Amino acid sequence: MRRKLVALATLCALGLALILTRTTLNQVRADNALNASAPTATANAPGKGRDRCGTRDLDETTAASYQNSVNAFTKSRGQGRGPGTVTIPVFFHVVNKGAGIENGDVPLSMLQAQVKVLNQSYSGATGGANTAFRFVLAGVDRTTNVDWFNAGPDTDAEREMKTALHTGDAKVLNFYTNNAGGFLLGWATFPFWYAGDPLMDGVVCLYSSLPGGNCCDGVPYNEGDTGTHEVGHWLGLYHTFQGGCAAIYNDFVDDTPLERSPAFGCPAGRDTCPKPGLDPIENFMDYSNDPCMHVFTAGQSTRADAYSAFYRGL
Ligand SMILES: [Ca+2]
Ligand SMILES: [Ca+2]
Ligand SMILES: [Ca+2]
Ligand SMILES: [Zn+2]
Repeated sequence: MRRKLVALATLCALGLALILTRTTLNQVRADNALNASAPTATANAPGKGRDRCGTRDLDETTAASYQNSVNAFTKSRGQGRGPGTVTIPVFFHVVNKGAGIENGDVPLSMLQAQVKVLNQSYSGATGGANTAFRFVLAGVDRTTNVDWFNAGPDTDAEREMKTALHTGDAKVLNFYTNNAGGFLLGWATFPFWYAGDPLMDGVVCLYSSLPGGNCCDGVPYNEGDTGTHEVGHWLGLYHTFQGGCAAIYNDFVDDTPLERSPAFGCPAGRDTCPKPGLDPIENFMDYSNDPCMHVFTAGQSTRADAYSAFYRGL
């Protein structure tokens, strides 16, 4: 069984690497390779060989065209929305391989704790911007299905799982918990993908990344910030290292300094791009560990507000 899982994870990884020429995953693996020679490699690398995020990357031209559309929308719209003015219903789909937390059947208390973490993160209670967004637990369903439990991004199993379980419209956050392909902490879909493939909309997080979970071999990815990070994508945010040190194409947010590659662990003082500003390692959209990441910036708050209003009608 274990060998089968490893083979499956390898196949998924290979498939992704072949399909995508400029993937986030490749950047992560490159960074891991660099870390491997550093003395702190074990402390900084994701636990159990997991990559933090499998959200599909997009090319420069496509990202720029979305940005142009949102810029036009923002111009005609005027002022963005104030703190706490948008409440998002969260519908959890707990996908497990059997009974008990060790099989992914996480208890309601962990789902409630995850919603609490989202509210703290998005309200600035952990130190960042007080965004427009608040979250409320709207429903939970539970499914036992080994294939869906192990589903990774862009797989047939993901499509089957989401087609069967997805609920609501573009304004409802479908939050799946499963084994995240066996090699990830999570992945998400962007707001601008909703219209073309509504049933695939939502975030998927490793069940043990929820607050109090037993993820990941002692590396602290179990404070619920995988959820915070993936919901950031769902609202329209890119990784802080998107585009590397490129001045034009990056995360399209002015107050997050450029960053060449993802940060792991909590490398204080890291500065990988020559432009002013230290790497935003404390940002929820980087890859640092959960205790390290604790802020969204005002620019990210504005961007998430605009993208979610334009593409989700939130
Ligand atoms: Ca930036
Ligand atoms: Ca810099
Ligand atoms: Ca944190
Ligand atoms: Zn991500």
